[in-house]
Amino acid sequence: MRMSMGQVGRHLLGLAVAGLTLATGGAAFAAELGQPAPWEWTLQQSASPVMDNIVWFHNFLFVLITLITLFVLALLVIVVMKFNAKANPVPSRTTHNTLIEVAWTLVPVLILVGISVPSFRLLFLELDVPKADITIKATGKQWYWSYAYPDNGKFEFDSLMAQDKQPRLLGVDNEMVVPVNKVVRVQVTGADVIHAFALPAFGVKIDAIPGRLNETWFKATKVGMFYGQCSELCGKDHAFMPIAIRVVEDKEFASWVETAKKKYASGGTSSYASAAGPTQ
Ligand SMILES: [Cu+2]
Repeated sequence: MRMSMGQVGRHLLGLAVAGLTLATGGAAFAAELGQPAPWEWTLQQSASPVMDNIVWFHNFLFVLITLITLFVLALLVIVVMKFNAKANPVPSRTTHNTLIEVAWTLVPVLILVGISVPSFRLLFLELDVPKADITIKATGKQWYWSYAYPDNGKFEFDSLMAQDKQPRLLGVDNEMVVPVNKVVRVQVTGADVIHAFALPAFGVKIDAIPGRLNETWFKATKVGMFYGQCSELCGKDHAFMPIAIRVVEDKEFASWVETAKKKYASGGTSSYASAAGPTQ
């Protein structure tokens, strides 16, 4: 079956629309709040202003590259159909066209500038830590995390993966607890090798490097459990040092702080640390 140029164009447009519908509509059923879902192929649901921006930027670029790819494909199809030896036995001897040459230089430049503006805006949003309501220090260790609360009584505790907890490989014994709608500054470092503190729903990913204090931030806009993982290959149990953050209302946070102060008064409390002794 042969199609006219117009038909080809309409088919390509239809494909693009179908693709975009899938990409945007798919998010509704595939993504889950705070944790990965089976067969998930979109980003996790956002729960912070930074992640909102990352999702927006992702969708913006996705539409842009789809349009560019379809445009180039359409040009290729036109050339193949219209300018093959059979359809066009006497080729044109044209070698220059100033207007087209200026356009195909200028248009990509404008597209790149259009990408760079929201890209830099996002970069600054991520790196420029706003005035923090609370600071937490997260230390990556082989193979668990320790969280210290210098602003709330200076207690520190270890957070280890709990075999018996759901979600599998993400549940921990002691979660990091933070208040909702508050700017949390996270200072990140490593005690032994390089780890990385990453939590998809908050749009956070930063290296935990021994001897260096890195800084990131998030403002959780939803109450609930949020999970992330160490994201720098750090040894044999790299896959088993999840990050679990429980976001709660202010009141609940205050009462948790009071309990935590007593519970973690002696410093690290993990069964791992007490059973195996210091690991460094
Ligand atoms: Cu690690």
